[in-house]
Amino acid sequence: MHRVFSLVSSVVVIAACSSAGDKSADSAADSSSPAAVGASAAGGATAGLVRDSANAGVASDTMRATATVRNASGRELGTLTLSETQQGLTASGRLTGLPPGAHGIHLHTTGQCTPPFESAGAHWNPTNRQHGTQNPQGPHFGDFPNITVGADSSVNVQSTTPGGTLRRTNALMDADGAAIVVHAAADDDRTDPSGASGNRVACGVISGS
Ligand SMILES: [Cu+2]
Repeated sequence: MHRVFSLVSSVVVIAACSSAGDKSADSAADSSSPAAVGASAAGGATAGLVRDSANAGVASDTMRATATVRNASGRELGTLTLSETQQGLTASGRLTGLPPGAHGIHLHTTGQCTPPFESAGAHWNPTNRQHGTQNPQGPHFGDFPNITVGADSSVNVQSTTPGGTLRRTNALMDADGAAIVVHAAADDDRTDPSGASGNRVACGVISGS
């Protein structure tokens, strides 16, 4: 019987690099990414799209938002879609249950609609102008043209305000969100700060994608 002595050579691996070059630890700062803004929908995928919106290659989800509009008693009047277009921000959709006649309608700066809707704050106005498209010092980015509600209490909204974006430069969708507000009276397009358009009769929080 032969004894075979195997010489086991232990290979000592010196893990010299285990702690070297750990500058990549800084990348743990990923968690500081603010991409979570309004990421109410499809989780990570949504966050990815939002991050991509910094580039111009924007997926359509980042170019759109919606607002379910309610009156002061909580009744749902319809849903408006906000789209970012070459011309600015466009609101479109159908509202019902409003008093017939002309009404001011604006983008307001805070995403809270607690009756009587003062919670929505002032008009969205990132460029610090005065109110009104007919005001030499105006307008606010949030100033839409009046809507005219028919005798059947409904109106098809198709309005554009020529400034700002949803989530990029002069973003409407900032940390405290935004809302779209319908007023009791017509907007005179001139009187600061809200065109003498009276009480706020309906409001919708602008949300997500
Ligand atoms: Cu307003």
